[in-house]
Amino acid sequence: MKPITRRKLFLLGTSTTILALGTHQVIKKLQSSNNNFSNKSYALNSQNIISSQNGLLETTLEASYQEVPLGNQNAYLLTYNGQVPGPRLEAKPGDKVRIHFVNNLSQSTNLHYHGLHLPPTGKGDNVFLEVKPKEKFTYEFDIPTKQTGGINWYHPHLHGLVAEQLSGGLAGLFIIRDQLDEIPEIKAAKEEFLVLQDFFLDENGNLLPSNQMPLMMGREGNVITVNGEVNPSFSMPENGLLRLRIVNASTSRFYNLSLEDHPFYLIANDGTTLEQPIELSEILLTPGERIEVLIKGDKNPQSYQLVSLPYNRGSMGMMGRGRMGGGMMGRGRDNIENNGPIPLATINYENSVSPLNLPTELMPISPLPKPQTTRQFSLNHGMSPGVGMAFLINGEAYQPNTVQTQVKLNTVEEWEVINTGVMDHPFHVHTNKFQVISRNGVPNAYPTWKDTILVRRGETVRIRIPFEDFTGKTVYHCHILDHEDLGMMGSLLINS
Ligand SMILES: [Cu+2]
Repeated sequence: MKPITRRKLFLLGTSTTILALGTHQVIKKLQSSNNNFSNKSYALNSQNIISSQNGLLETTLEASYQEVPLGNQNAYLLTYNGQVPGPRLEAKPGDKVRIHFVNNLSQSTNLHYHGLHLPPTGKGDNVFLEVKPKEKFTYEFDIPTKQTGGINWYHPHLHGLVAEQLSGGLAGLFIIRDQLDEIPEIKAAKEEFLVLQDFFLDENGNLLPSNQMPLMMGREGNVITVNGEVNPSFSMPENGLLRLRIVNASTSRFYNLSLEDHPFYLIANDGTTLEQPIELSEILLTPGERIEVLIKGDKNPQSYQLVSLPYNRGSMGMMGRGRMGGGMMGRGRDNIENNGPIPLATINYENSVSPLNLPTELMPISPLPKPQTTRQFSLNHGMSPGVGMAFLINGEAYQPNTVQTQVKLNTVEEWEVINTGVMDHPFHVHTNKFQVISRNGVPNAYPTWKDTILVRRGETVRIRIPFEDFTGKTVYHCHILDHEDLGMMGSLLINS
């Protein structure tokens, strides 16, 4: 990892200026379409956490359009309970969950519980549900006893509106606590959560409409926030350990994470713990993915910058630059330059503690048995009848009333996910996690469970997936959510 000078970072920090587009009519239109704007104020718990009590997590979650503080300005965003990110939910394996969801948006929406092993039907993790404006729906499910501790998150998942609603701010953490939190070194570490989001805003804090963005590439915002703040500070206990628990809740932006002068010790991937910590100088976190890292406070006690390093996720050539879907698109192009480090957060050394070592053993991972079936999923884009330019899996764009893949409960399958396109695609499967077997034929360096895996252009990734506990229709899709909305999703029917 190359050292990053403070001066360079400062310059980069000031280059993230907001493009003034002067498109008043478009903004007015957006405001009038969000006519449910409310000035309701919410009683904010200072820590913004809702935890289960006596085995029950019960809460109201209201989606609404609100004015909220965002970084150094106010912005008009889509919120859960008036907050961006939404409240952090916390439960334990075996807990009951009852979420009284209220839709006060001007569009239909719903909730997906990314990373939780839940029924994909009924009042569970049902992405086929539509909660219309002004309607309420009570989600009710049990966290399985086999759900392991880790970072999960909730966000809207109504096909066609996912990217728009997520990029408006709708996302929140759903943390499961268990034995992972009891490993002595991890228990002693200082815990911080980082929700990474980006927003495409005008100079007054209004969301810019999607017809200004290169949707084929996947929209990226001009304001990057961590927990709703721009470059917030976190304290690091000198000699101690800092446990950063990070989710990429952006619609399309990849974060190539690096901390000045410090390696990361990766302890968990998505919602699942690794067997041992793995030392890494950079970690690429694609949309939907989560990581947990430990950082050793063993350097000079000063401030260090957490940054996102440049990463090229491919391009659509001319198409990504505004030839598709309207001439305005090119003007709203990503104006956070991707050719240098982007500051995300500052880590400040603080009070010294007695020295803490890294844990050596975390959680065992049993390899899955040999698969009964092997399938291929090829990711690309192209023309689709009746849709136009679309993102495709095995040559097909998502169609709501057909089932693309059928599997049998209590079987294990191996899926070969092949990217034959020109852009990277993070592939996410709902309901059941998978183990990563190989990338381009090279076995994965360490055993790991995941629910979202990056398949770079030209790559083939093999994953092994057990279908357990729940039958019914669920989905798999690209987690660049504009690609998902533009067809890169398939439905998966799990039969008994
Ligand atoms: Cu994609």
